[in-house]
Amino acid sequence: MIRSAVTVSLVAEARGGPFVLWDDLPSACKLASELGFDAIELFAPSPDAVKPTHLRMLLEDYNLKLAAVGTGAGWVKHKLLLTAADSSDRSAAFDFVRGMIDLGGPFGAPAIIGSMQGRWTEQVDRTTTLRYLGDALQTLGQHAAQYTTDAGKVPLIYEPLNRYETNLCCNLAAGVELIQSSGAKNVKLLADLFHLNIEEVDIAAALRASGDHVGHVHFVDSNRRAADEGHLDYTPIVAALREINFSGYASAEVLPWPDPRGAAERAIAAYRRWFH
Ligand code: LER
Ligand code: MN
Repeated sequence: MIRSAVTVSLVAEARGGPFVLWDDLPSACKLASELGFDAIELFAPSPDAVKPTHLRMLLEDYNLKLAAVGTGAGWVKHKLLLTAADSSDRSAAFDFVRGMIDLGGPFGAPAIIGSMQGRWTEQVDRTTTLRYLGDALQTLGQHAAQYTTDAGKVPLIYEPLNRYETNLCCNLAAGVELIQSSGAKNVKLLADLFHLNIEEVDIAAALRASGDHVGHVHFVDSNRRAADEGHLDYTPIVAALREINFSGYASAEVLPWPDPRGAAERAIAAYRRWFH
């Protein structure tokens, strides 16, 4: 079964980004629950910014699950990259992601590596940067494996990003290649339909080719609004997700357009149209 989630950001530096609900975790949980989402996807400023007991209480009170935790604050707030030139900077980035894995793990929620992957530069070439990233996926995927749910080990999620955000892996095939060549275990891919709409020749074909590697979906349209507010055709995309037996979250990582509540309402309506 494909479940619904909505993004909640507590990261001031991410303002303007594609997150639906902002700043106030209790109000966000209340609205997510009222609208009928299964889960929230949480973007926290740091691993210790959210008290696990408080989070557990909110999730229980509002009958929600934690779909995933984003690590984007590691870059936007703390300027940490898993592929930094300096080894002590890379270890600080590892520690940050480890902390996020430890925040989400007890809730069965994977951590997502997106912008913390960085990019190759004149200072660190492509091969070296990809090796750093592959090593990070291997080490952190193993760290995540200590957490389990009925469905098995909680994976680490790696997100290929479009060319304006990284020059490492910009499509699903490149993500699969990185996982396979690095030997990383317990790492799944995030298919963010906004990034894929820029980079893939055929999104549905890319999903089918990636099969089991796909572990999470950012359910979003071409303009980063809620699904059906842009020009993506979801018929082949949803058919491909069903064909590969995708059973994770379709998580609305979308701009708060026309406003947070309006975006959340549009996102859950689109989820019901496409996945029920
Ligand atoms: C994070 O999930 C993402 O998609 C990045 O584009 C954040 O800017
Ligand atoms: Mn995304």
